[in-house]
Amino acid sequence: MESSPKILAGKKGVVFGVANKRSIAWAIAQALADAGAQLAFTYQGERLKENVEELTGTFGPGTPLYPCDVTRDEDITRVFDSLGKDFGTLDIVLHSVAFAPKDALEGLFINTSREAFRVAHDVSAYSLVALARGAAPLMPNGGSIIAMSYYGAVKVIPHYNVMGVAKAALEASVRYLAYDLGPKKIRCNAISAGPVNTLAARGIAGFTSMLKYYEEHAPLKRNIEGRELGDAGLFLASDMSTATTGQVLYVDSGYEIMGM
Ligand code: 0WE
Repeated sequence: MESSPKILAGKKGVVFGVANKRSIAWAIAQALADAGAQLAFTYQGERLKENVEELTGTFGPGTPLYPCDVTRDEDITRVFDSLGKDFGTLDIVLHSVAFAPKDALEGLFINTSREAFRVAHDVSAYSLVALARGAAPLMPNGGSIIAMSYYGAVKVIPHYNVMGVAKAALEASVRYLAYDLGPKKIRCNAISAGPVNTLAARGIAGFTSMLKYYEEHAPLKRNIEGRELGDAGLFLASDMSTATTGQVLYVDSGYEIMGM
């Protein structure tokens, strides 16, 4: 039996934001790799190096892995220089990076410090702009840039606080990047995921009751699976979505459509 070529065969991508096997970045990376994409990865800090090395090693010993703190311009420059040498060109960038100081995700938004506001926006929103600028010269054939968002960008989710404001900036950045990069056939979209139990969600007060709330109130009456984020990533990364840019695609069991 002849098998049809895989949907991402010949495409090359880089994934920012794998911390461990529960990371959304890892779920999407697996879907992209299964579809035939050749992937490179970055990790944030020595603390995560071994863990990420072990995961990416499953794609073969030749899988590029670079350190990258997205708040450092020189790190980002070095990553795309390395990608130019290792891959030549690039088709896909996955941005799955966010951070706000823990105390800013507790209590009231009104108490957000200037520094927590700055850090949240630097790590979670500005970094997408910096990555897009680094990636574009490596995308002469066009490409797909994908960011991860959350409904707290649009409506108030208690305690999401400054992350909601940063995700609003991220979603607006997706639109402005889509406009700037459109003439180069580079698309930029976001996936707005329902809550997922990752390292980033661990320790967030009330997270378990949040999962339960989705089960009770979302149209599909359940939470989402990593595989479903992978499939949405696959759509946005592939030539299935060549007329879609600047969008936020909800993968949230339908929660976003509800008024009550
Ligand atoms: O975007 C997120 C979480 C991102 C995140 C998580 C942490 C935890 C550890 C950013 N910064 C930090 N800083 C830390 O120190 N989500 C969509 C998951 C999330 O986080 C929430 C949520 C949901 C959902 C926080 C409060 C309320 C709901």
